Amino acid sequence: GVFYERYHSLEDIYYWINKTKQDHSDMVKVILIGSSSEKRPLYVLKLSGRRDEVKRAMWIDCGIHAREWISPAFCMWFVKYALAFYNQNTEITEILNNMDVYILTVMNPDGYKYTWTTDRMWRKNRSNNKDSDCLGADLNRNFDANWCTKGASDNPCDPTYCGQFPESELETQAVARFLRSHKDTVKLYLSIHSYSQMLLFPYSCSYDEIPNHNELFEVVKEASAKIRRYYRNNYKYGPGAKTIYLAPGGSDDWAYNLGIKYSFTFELQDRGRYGFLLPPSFIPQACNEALLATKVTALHVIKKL
Ligand code: 0X9
Ligand code: ZN
Repeated sequence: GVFYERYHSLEDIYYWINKTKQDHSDMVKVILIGSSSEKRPLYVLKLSGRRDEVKRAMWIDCGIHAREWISPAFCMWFVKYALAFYNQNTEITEILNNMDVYILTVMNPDGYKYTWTTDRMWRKNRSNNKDSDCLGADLNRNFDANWCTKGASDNPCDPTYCGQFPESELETQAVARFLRSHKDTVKLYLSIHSYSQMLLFPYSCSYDEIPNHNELFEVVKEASAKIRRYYRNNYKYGPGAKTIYLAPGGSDDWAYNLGIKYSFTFELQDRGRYGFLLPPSFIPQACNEALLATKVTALHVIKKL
């Protein structure tokens, strides 16, 4: 419906989480995994299908970076699609019957709120920094993966500030703790960003090639080819450091090192015409492209389990 073709305020999103749980209590649970520096709750939606065997899980986070509004819009789009088409569409049915899906719709609620009220181009969270009047750390530089080496900044006033130490930020801690405690079941990690249209996998924190490079390369290559075929749009793909840039401390590299061997960052539309200010009329196609890539990666993991 038209609801999913708009961007939503943080208040709307909290309301939507609660409503989704109430309307689909058979398939949806809400888990509080922590809170932000400004004390906003971090809720994860857990979607599950048929619950007979012991199931694996996948994780999707959106809204690490505040200004990337298409990202939370995708998490909402995915949830709507999964609930509407479970037992209708064979692929989403297969996915939900084999994996629980954990969805963190807005990992950085304080930053997201700030982009709605004050500064549309804000990227970081809104935590206080020691010995500086500048606020915020880049949550995608704050994970423990070659933390704060080349590609991150140690200056609290910079948009890629790595934070005081690895996992110094409450939002990072909440996600890292949750994934550490679910690392035996979570087989696929997806982090949704914008913009630049890329399907990335580790490493971004170094130029080292991961052991299953070829396998992940083939997966994103297939996803990119499908997006081109179905939506006539081009997505680059490859390891982060070589494909976009060296950027340490990211969630995907950290999750990979934790043992989640299928770990990806998707950079959604566009390629710079509108950038972070992607008009709402682009939401359906941008989200359908990412949904297609999500299905390709999830079905690959299921095939491999
Ligand atoms: O720089 C980033 O964090 C991501 N690009 S963005 O424009 N959305 O900020 C890319 C993340 C790739 N993965 C890692 N750097 N680990
Ligand atoms: Zn981002």
